[in-house]
Amino acid sequence: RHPAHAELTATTDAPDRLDLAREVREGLNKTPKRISSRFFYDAEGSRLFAEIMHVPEYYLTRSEYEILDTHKADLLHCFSHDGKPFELIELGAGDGLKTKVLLEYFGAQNASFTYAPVDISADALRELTTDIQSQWPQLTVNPQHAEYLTAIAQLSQRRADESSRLVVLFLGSNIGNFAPAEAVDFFRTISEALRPGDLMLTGFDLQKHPAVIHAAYNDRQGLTRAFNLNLLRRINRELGANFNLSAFDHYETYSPETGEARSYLVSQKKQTVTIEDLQQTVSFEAGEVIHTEISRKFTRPDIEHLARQSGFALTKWFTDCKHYFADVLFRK
Ligand code: AVI
Repeated sequence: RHPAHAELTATTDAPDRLDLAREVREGLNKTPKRISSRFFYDAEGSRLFAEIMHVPEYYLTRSEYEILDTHKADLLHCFSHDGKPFELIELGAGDGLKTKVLLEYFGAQNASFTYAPVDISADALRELTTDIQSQWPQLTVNPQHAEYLTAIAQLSQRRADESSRLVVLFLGSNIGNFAPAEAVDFFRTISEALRPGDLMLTGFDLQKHPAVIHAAYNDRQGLTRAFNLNLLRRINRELGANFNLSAFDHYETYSPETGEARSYLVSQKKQTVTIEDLQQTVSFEAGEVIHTEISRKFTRPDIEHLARQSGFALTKWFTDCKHYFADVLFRK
């Protein structure tokens, strides 16, 4: 049963659902219609994304895995420069697949560090923490169930060890899902919370042959399509809407001029959808789109510019053998 509209403000409501209600109410009134990809990640969306990371066309995860595996010794050298202990803070850890390569190696080298995964999904965080603690019982794990920026502010305020260095990990090209101005604000806020010498390692998907990028968001198994359409399923469930999923299609564009891959949901016919909890009906023309995601691809000058604008110095550039992806170390 879907609660009535008035109940949306009840304190028992998960903030996620309130956010979604606001996003849908405003976004479907815009031209073109839009709903942010932040809302992709319900349980089913997170599961689908975990599968996408393994499809042959989605090169991002494999490229970054290769980088971290190849350069783990160099990374440890940078993180624990002059033998200082460090606190690894991972924003949006997911299933930790890539990070585990680092934890494994750092542990084997007896590095002195702690690990603080940050996620807004309590379930994902609990699972990851249990998993990591069972694999590395000696490692201190401080999970933070919070928005990224809240966690950064808290961690920088109450540093366990005054002499330790903070190392923020932001992998997977999650930064590509931010609008360009938001990305600068995000990095600037982090850089302001850090102290000189602290580090941030970010994964950036790089510009390359447009066909390679286009294929990554149009996999043959149709997982990306299911991932995009799942947003409508979520709105049906959480806001009492009646989107007919078979009347919408997945469509992706990549523009080598802007470096933006964009995902859309396309209405396959003229139709009206009712969103009960918002007491709203929404009309679609045949072929009309809802813009759902930007996945930005970067050039090295883009990344250098981002570092400069946000108060960081770019100190190291790690890439895979195909130069598809880069993990870039910024220093405060
Ligand atoms: C999470 N993020 C970096 C993914 C991306 O590539 O933009 C999400 C995704 N969207 C479609 N496929 C994967």
